[in-house]
Amino acid sequence: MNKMKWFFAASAAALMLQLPTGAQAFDCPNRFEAAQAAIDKVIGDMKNMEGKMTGEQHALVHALLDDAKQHLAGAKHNHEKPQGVYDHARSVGKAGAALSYAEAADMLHQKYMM
Ligand SMILES: [Cu+2]
Repeated sequence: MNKMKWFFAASAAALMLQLPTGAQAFDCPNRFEAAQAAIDKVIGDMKNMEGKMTGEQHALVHALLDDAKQHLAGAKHNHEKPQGVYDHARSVGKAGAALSYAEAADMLHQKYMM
């Protein structure tokens, strides 16, 4: 009986400790960093390739980068002004979309460079 009481007390304490830090389950800033690094990589690569792509190809790579930046901005907004943990989850989702768009921009750029 005492063991049970101790178990419930410990569980309640653990739960209370977790409540205010619920957002820590989401590593939003790490994901922003990864997405930003992927965006910066493509921007850097593009600078060294001026004149090797047509204007249209250049615009299309930038269109994907713009999508990446838009998703990243949305991710940061959800993380910085959360209504609850749901918004941190949305932030993680949007940061992942930003990273994927940046990777797509990188692939398209590499393809145009072949
Ligand atoms: Cu967050």
